[in-house]
Amino acid sequence: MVPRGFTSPTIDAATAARLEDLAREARGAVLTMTTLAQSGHPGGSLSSLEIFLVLWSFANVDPADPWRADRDRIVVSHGHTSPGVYAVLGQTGFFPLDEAIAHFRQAGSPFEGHVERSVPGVEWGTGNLGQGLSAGVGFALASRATGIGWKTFVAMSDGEQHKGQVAEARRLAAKEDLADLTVVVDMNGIQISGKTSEVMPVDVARDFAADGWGVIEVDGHDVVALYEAIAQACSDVERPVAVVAHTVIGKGVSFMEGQAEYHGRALTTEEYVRAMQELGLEPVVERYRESRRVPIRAIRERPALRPPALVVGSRRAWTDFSDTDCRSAWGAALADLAAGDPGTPLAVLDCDLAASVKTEAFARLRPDRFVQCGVGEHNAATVAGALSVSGVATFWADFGVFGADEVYNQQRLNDVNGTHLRLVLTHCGLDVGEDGKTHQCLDYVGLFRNLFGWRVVVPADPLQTYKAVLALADEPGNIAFAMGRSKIPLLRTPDGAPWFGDGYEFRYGRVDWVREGTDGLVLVMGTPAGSAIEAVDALAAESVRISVGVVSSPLDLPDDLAEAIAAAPWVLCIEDHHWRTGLWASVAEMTARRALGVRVHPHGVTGYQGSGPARDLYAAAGLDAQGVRSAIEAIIGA
Ligand SMILES: Cc1ncc(C[n+]2csc(CCOP(=O)(O)OP(=O)(O)O)c2C)c(N)n1
Repeated sequence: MVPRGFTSPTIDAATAARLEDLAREARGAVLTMTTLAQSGHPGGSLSSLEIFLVLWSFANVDPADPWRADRDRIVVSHGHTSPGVYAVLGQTGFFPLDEAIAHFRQAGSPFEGHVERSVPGVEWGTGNLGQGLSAGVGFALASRATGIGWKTFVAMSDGEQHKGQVAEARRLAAKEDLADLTVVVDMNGIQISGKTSEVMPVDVARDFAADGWGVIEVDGHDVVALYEAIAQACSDVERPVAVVAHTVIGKGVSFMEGQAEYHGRALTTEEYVRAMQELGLEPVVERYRESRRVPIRAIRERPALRPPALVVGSRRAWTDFSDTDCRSAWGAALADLAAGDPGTPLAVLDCDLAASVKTEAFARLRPDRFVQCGVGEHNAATVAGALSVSGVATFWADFGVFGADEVYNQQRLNDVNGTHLRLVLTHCGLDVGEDGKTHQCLDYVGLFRNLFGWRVVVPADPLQTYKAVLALADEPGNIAFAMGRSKIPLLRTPDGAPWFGDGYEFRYGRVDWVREGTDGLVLVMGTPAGSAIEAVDALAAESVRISVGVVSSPLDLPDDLAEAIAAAPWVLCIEDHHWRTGLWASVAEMTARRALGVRVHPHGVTGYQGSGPARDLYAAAGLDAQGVRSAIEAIIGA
């Protein structure tokens, strides 16, 4: 009996023979499910089979308790090899294999075309190639941050080694000395368009070695050699190790071996029967056709895991925020969270912008929890996502263009994977100032509007920023805080008191009615709130009384806003954001869906601007008080 955990250096002959039998049967399961579904990726599934079998047979995982907190994390980065993953997970007892075979790629089934976290045993939904190693790095960092000390294994393909994110992840793993991380690369030499060496030559072993990894080359179909290589990798306490496993695509079926055609094509029934004969297995696809018509039996559901609770140290007074910028307020909130509870598993990621995005104070307080990812945002986004589903309160701060625009698909996959990330986007909008067009993140609300789970918070001044970050620090789900760069004054009541001062508590989804009037309704998001209030106060002095609602949660508008819109003669939306995809879009949607019958005027950014002080860019875009006043006057015909 070989114990789990790769503690034994090798496996005995009987164990090897059992694995070889299982591999042969798993090959049959792969072919049956793909032939039944008439889709899927049999070729790579067959080349990766021994890798999957060895990992799930000997890693410290428990099929009877798939989500045990101290389990080893196994990530399959080439998610299209799901038939191979399901075959092995079924064989090793994570769920009934028959269910996976019968309901592979069927609507309503968890056994999707690419692996998803809803399947017991799957740690990370993949299929967008090149992201799995980053997830593995996140899990390995989480193992350290939580102090639990599990091992992390990442199975990858050779085709995805082209991807730049893989290099980013390799380097971070080496820099962080993630010795508990082991990669196994399925080097079958084939991908969709043919030979990997011709599609895009990559020297995989050399690349890992060059970045400081240990490298072991092995025959990826020899279960004993594979086991020994992985055990050797696990015993290396100095550095992460990549096992480069040489394999054959389509392994085990003569006419599939080495053929790119079977990367993503299911066998015909005639081919299937031939293949099963070669494997010495009975063709059973007809039997499963019946089972496919019967509804799938429920499989166990992954229990929800909340992010850890955070405790705030002492809270600052509002006066601390009267002459600062929102990003400094976010940095203050983070430092207060860090000071509050030194024992909480926490991670703060940075991509070489700590001074600008105000995570420096945290880095000084908790250097052990500060992860410097360098200019590697794609990797950082996925690392942060994986950390956040592993019991670690995870924050990533970056400029808006890098934390949102640059990594949109990584954030989409974080959404798919149900992560709990706090993303802090600074330098958003024209308020980025002198950096110019390339740095103007004008679409953050629009981007996250497309993702089903993300929430966006756009605070209107530093005090609200501080309170919003503290209020939402340990909420489940993904939340992006978007803010500008400049110092901005606190919003004030007509009497001059700070609007978000003592007694104010941030609540997601609430609109702050900072001015009341019946002649019109101005809704404003973020930095231009001060301009809107100044313009409306000036008009009030001329007896034009306009309401101002400060909207900090543009993707979730409250019911009382609909009432205010319905009662208003007109609505004007002010935002330092692409005019079409931010606040105006949300308000227009609410107005249309509820048939509120009011004209909603946009007043946002209509094109990229040049470089210059933010106040000049605001003036040019009509986002200063004069510009807001002109927009109101254009509506009321003054
Ligand atoms: C980021 C990304 N680009 C493109 C694809 C489409 N695609 C799916 S598989 C594949 C190549 C597969 O090569 P490899 O991963 O080595 O798979 P194998 O043929 O060995 O199964 C591509 C380009 C993808 N899934 N993700």
